[in-house]
Amino acid sequence: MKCRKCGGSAALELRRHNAAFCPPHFIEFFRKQVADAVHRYRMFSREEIIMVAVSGGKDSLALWDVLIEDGYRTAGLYLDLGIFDYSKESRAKCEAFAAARGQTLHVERVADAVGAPIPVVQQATRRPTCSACGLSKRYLMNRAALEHGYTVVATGHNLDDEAATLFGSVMHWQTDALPRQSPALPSTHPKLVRRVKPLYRLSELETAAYAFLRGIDYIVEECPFAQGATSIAHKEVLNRLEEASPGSKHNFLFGFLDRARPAFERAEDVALQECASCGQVTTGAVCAFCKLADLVKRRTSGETP
Ligand code: Q46
Ligand code: ZN
Ligand code: ZN
Repeated sequence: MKCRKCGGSAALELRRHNAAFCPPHFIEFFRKQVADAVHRYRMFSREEIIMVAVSGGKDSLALWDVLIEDGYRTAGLYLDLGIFDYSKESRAKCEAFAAARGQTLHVERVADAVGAPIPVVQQATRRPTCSACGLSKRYLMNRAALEHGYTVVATGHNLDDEAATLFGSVMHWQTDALPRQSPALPSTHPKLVRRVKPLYRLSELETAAYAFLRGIDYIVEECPFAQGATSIAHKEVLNRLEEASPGSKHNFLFGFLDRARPAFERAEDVALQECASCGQVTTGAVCAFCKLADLVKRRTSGETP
């Protein structure tokens, strides 16, 4: 295998692009894909400071690395979910990454906001762990960005993540989730920051290769609650399709974004208001996060079920 750019010995073959690259040209390819994503969706400008939500895993740290190397102004946000050793180790990876590059890292503890770490929230509410966790993460990302004055939050979601989410939404015909599936969600209220996914054009394998070639020290273990999550089953199905026909995931996601997504956009905007309890944006009187925190408080203090 030869590098498409220089003819040197290739380290990585990208079947869906029908290409192979040597390490330096793969890094160039990877950064160009991010630059294309940022440009195509006008994700952020060079004047803004981008808050990068980092988990300690390969995707979010690779994203942070690309943005720093490209000269963007950034700060990290680590959400400490309180998930046993996984959270301790992933926090240490993020702190080391930020310190080595002289970057600010904000840390928010879910337990401080919800009243208990994620495993206790799960036991107290008997909700699927990832649903309470996902809700808390989205809420805290937005709140932290607002509190620190950032206008945009970037997350490390890659092509595999996005294709699996789309697959799940289509499987269950969650038509209200479909218009929200986008590499860039604009701010629709002064208290909602923009959310962007600059890695949506890159596969999980590619982010792993980038992190490896750049010598990024990331946490390899997955969150213990990820096992058995339906998103993993969806990823497996898509991986089998990809194996049989390279480019399937890419075509599925990009075809949706280019051709199908506009059909699901709602004509009228949902009315947004401020939560009576915390002041964050919600569609009801009290936001889902405050309801969750209230339930956790009642259940963990032994009050009414
Ligand atoms: S951290 Fe949270 Fe994920 Fe763990 S509990 Fe589920 S949602 S799997 S990305
Ligand atoms: Zn090359
Ligand atoms: Zn609230």
